[in-house]
Amino acid sequence: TQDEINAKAKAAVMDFDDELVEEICEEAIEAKVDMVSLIQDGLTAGMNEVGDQFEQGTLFLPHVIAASEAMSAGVAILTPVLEAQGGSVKSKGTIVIGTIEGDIHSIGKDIVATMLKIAGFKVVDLGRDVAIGTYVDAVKEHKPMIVGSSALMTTTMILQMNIEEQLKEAGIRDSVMTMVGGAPVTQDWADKIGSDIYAENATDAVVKCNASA
Ligand code: HCB
Repeated sequence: TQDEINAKAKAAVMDFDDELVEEICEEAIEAKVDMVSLIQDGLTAGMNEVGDQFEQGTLFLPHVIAASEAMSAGVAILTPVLEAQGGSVKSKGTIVIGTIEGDIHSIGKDIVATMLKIAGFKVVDLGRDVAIGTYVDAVKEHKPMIVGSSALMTTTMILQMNIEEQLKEAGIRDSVMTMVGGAPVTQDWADKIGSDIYAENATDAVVKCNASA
């Protein structure tokens, strides 16, 4: 069942077992379980648990790296299948997304980008460690409906404010909606810096981007 597969995936990420994660994801595809739930309630739950233990000092950075590799191995198997399921819906508009300057955390941003693609948006993924000016240039070039940034650290989250400021300085703030996300980011933070959308996770991002489309 879904719960069993999710639990196995969570445990395999916590065991840093790439091969087992891959096997479980293959099995999940065969069993036709919900892959979004597998990503969020299985793989991500395992990743978060490892993150918590890292914070408590019971696990170390190499463990976090190993867990993130295991998680990415699973996401790599699920992504093409998910994208194929998305089918040929008419594009709802363009969304530019990237992980902010100074921040190399990409797993969550990648999941959000994939889910938005599946939901029918054209996604321009700027990658990670994206300079603020690059977001602004991408808004000029692609004229997206939404520009989203991901920040996983309290130190880089601050820079989401600079996106707001530089879009204003370029005179294009009103031409686009901004979206912010990442573990330390909250609705309060979005309100404080004047960002239009806060998304807690990939599902929330899809719901809120759909509502704005
Ligand atoms: Co990293 N790291 N890390 N890390 N890391 C965090 C983020 C800490 C919170 C861990 C801790 O100390 N408790 C911490 C940040 C502390 C702070 O706030 N200041 C931290 C640190 C300190 C660091 C380094 C500095 C460690 C070091 O070198 N000493 C270093 C960063 C270097 C740098 O960026 N310049 C570092 C490195 C790493 C890796 C490379 C080992 C690895 C990243 C691998 C990769 O991404 N390719 C990593 C990881 C995996 C984590 C944790 C454990 C998990 C992050 C993750 O992938 N979660 C994280 C602990 C945590 O977050 N609790 C830890 C799973 C994904 C699916 O969740 O929240 O990223 P998500 O994304 C969600 C959600 O937020 C939302 O949707 C996603 C999907 O549902 N969302 C958006 C995300 N972005 C969005 C954008 C939108 O527009 C909308 C929604």
